[in-house]
Amino acid sequence: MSMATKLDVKRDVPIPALSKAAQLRTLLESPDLSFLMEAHDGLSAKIVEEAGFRGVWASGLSMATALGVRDNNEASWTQVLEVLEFMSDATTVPILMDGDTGFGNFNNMRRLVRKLCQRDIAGVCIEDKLFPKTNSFLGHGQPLADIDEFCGKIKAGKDSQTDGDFCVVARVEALISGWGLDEALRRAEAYHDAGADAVLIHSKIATAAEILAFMKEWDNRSPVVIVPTTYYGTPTDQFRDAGISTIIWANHSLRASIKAMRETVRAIHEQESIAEVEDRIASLRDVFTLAGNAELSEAEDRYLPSTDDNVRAIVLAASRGSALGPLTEDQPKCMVDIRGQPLLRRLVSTLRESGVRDVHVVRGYRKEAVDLPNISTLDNDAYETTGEAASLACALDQIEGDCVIAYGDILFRRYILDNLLQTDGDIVVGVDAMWRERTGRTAERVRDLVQASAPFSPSYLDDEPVLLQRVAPDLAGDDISGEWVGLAKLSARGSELVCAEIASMGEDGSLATASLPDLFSRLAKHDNPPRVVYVTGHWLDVNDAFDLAKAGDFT
Ligand code: SPV
Ligand code: MG
Repeated sequence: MSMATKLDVKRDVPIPALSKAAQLRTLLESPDLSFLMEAHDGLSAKIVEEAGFRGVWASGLSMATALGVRDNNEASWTQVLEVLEFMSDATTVPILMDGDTGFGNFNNMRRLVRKLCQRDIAGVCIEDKLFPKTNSFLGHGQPLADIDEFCGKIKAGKDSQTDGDFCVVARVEALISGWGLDEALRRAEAYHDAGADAVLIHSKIATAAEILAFMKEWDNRSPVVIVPTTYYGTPTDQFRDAGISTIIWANHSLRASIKAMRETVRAIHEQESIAEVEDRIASLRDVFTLAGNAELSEAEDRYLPSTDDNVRAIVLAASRGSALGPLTEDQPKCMVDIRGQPLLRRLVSTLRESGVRDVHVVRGYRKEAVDLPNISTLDNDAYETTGEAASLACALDQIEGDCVIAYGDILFRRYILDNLLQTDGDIVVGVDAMWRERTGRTAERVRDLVQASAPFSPSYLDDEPVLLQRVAPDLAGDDISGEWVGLAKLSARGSELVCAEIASMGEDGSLATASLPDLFSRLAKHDNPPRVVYVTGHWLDVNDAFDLAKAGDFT
């Protein structure tokens, strides 16, 4: 039998990267100066990692302040744990938690450490003060913990960690509390002997004198962590030269965000407008990027059921919608708010739910306002003088393969699109047979009336396809079979037919002013006319304030 050594083993599985706790241990123990940057929630933790920091300081002061409470253990330890869980999930770099005094005695410390390990928090820093603690920069000479009691807490923490690399950092408050260097050294020594992986020596004077004096005496017996909040003027190289292991920049994300938020909010309040601040704040796209929406989109492609991965949609959203008055002064009607979301965003979500993820939106009026994730945009810059067919022609290059054409001002239940996608036919249009049921729907007021080869019948058997004959505003009486819902599905052949018809409209001069009903009426004259799929309600379009109110209730 051959004696395989570790090096001989052929691995199929990649060696896992260092755990977060091992990463923190490396930062603390490496001879190079390391840095931990403060964060107080998932977002700030992401920003810290994005900037290149290799570790996060989960500051008690900052988390408390962000929660709207004081740094006096007013947030319970489980509330802090919740925040940490979001931070940990949002990042791949290690987090050192500011554990204050351990939230009680040795027993509370044991439970804290077990829970931190479960949440993949890399280490905890506890300070030798009394529960409930007060921030070190407040008051004078805060009472310190009994050394032996604090050493017991450190041991309890070390004995409870379920990850071998988890780090317990012991924070010495003797200098802050005015007990002097000797007491600081005595405590640091005791905590080191009790098993602390590093000591944090804290000082609140304006120079690094106390810290540098400590370093000289300490003589590198364990890694030393510092928090130069008050002695910020000291050049970082002095800390490097003194043999400091790790610097914590303890509260600067929080303080930066307070200033930025305050300035922006005040400006908006004073100006009663957001126009002036727009360019000074993060873009929505930035927000979505930080939130990781791109990953979600990819995951949707992997996991959501889809009828056909290659179906794309052309959404026509060039018109203003002037009947909506001031609501469409600065944005087209596709962007009006429906229960907190732009109409178009709701439409795009429904398309995506049906597996149509490649969405191309033709913009026109106030095109810059059409800015949503997960869409591509095309522009009809002549929107004021042209009609829908011309807008569709702007997307000509995208009309290929399986394709959906949709008005940009409609909302519909997903099953309607699913039905169209599942119906055989090169061009399939959705037609509402119950169009009269919608308040305000009379033949005189509806533009997209449909004449079909057969009326809707509830007992209709699916053997004889219903074919489109005309879409027009001037139909009357029995000629009206329903109202087009603004949705059509094209097969690859259907896309070719539509492109050919657009080309022929371009040649005969009718394209510029034609509507989509005009286009579909022309297609209906072909040997192979579009097929009709009847629906009975469950959709709406938004033309005026009344429709908008209805849209608010649409689910
Ligand atoms: C914190 O960031 O909460 C700290 C560091 O404990 S300090 O505020 O300097 O005490
Ligand atoms: Mg703190």
